[in-house]
Amino acid sequence: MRDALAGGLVAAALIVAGPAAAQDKVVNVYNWSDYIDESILKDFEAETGIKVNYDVFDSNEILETKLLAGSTGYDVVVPTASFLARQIQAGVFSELDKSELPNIKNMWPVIAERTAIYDPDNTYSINYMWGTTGLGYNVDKVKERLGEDAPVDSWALVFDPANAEKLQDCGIHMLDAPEEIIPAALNYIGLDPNARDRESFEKASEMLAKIRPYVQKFHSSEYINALANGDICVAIGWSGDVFQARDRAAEADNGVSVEYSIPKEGALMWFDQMAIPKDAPHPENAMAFINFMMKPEEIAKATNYVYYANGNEASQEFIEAEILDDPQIYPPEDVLERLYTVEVYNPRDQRNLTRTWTSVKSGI
Ligand code: N2P
Repeated sequence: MRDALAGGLVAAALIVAGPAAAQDKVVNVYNWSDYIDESILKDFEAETGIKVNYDVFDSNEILETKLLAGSTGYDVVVPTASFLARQIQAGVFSELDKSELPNIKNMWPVIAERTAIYDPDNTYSINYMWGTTGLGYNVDKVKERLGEDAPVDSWALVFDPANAEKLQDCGIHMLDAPEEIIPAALNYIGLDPNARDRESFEKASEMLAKIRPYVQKFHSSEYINALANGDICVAIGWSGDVFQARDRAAEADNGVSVEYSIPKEGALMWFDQMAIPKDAPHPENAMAFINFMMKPEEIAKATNYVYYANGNEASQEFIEAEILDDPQIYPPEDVLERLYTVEVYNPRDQRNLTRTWTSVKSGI
């Protein structure tokens, strides 16, 4: 009885002190899968004494559904900027007090300027990584089926039904990411990747319907191992993921050679942003985590491991030269010119997009 009473008092004291009580030495992080070197989390725990609970997702839609429902229990989440913009409007994030983030001085103005298009003044978010959506392919298997001149530098590799048909037996995977694949389809057929009208969506959908029979799977993380193991020929995927597949194949020494290409017709450049949900249980620890992730050596470690470029300029001296100098990871001006970004979809356009995507996937 006495203990129960004492317990009750302790609980009451905790409630008064609020959820951010310093004694809760925990931070709940929800990030993309295959997106970190876990030794970074150990470094953070050692430096701050705050334990990291790290959960992963592979789709913005999954994260968004949770954020809009609220009470996620997460302290730090990492949506893509085009989704984040809509989520900011829905009021799900806390403003970041920049005076509590001294490491912000390390950030790269070039990237901060671009992310500010989605999050004015970067009020709610800090860039984690950025990259492109392009083609991952098995060099030998593609050549076997399409010859030495296989168009690996073009979306035609997958979007031309004649090619897709020839690649079918060894497998094509595609991201399950409508806000990325539909713009790629629009761009390929010569329309504005940011078109939102029904007619444009229908045209994209008609093009995708022609290759749909040859797509083995729509999935946003399995392709890494599938490429690495030589189980598939091509994946429309994210830059760093494809490089990780290349790495895994090399480590397994299995003779599989994987490459990534940014198609010549253009490709999407996206930005993944760290943000703190308004109802985060440990907002102070979230700030400590974000500040830590802006340490040049730590974020460089992430880039060296996941092969994505980051938005931290001071980290560049710690990034391996083969990554920093790789035009597919840190694109120079001429490659940047081929990249497009997507503007925020309003809820109505997003519904139309989702409908279009569902019909593409189900093959109706
Ligand atoms: C990491 C994928 C992150 C890129 N596996 C998606 N924005």
